[in-house]
Amino acid sequence: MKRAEIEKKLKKELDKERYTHTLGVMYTAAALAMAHQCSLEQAVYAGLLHDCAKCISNHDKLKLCKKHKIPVSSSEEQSPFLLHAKLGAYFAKKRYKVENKEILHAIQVHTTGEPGMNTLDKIIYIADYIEPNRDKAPNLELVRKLAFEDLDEAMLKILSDTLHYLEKKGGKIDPLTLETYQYFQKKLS
Ligand code: DGI
Ligand code: FE
Ligand code: FE
Ligand code: FE
Repeated sequence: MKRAEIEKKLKKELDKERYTHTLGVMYTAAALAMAHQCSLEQAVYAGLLHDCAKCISNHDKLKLCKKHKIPVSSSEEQSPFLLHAKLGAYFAKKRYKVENKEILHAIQVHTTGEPGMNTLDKIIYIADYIEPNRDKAPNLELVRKLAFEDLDEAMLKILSDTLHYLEKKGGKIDPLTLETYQYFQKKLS
């Protein structure tokens, strides 16, 4: 599908705030792709579609995963909102006709990350966190600067702040989030 067509469809599928966030992630991912020699087109499509399954109830997320035979881990069963990443990759393929595997993978890992993430994966993960409409996370100024200097350092800071945030509010930590944090810790030590 053409970008304009995808935007039109997303505007219907998402609430207003989520759509604004989506455009913010798309443009931020585009800027990061320019700074880090990544495919601009892949960054734009992955940014645009990363949250395409966000505005679905947890009940329906679980139901849709079952229906489409998408594996649900015990952590995802406990925190079904995490499934918007996997389900988003599935919808990007089926409903938005994205065939590019790299784009689909970046959407799939945008919430927890994954050890060994590639440049596009990191760009989407980071753009999601720093896009201009975000204002609640700690250290945003620092992370925004790191994002244009060193993707791995930005990843480590975001993951560390996310783990602290989850510990504080008692959110269940997905094993992948912890493994990703440890991966970047080791990579940068
Ligand atoms: O969908 P968005 O809100 O744009 O962003 P996202 O898909 O990155 O989700 C962000 C939220 O996910 C944020 O509140 C932290 C939370 N999160 C990240 N890793 C984990 C997690 N929540 C739980 N319960 N477990 C995790 O491992
Ligand atoms: Fe998301
Ligand atoms: Fe994120
Ligand atoms: Fe997002």
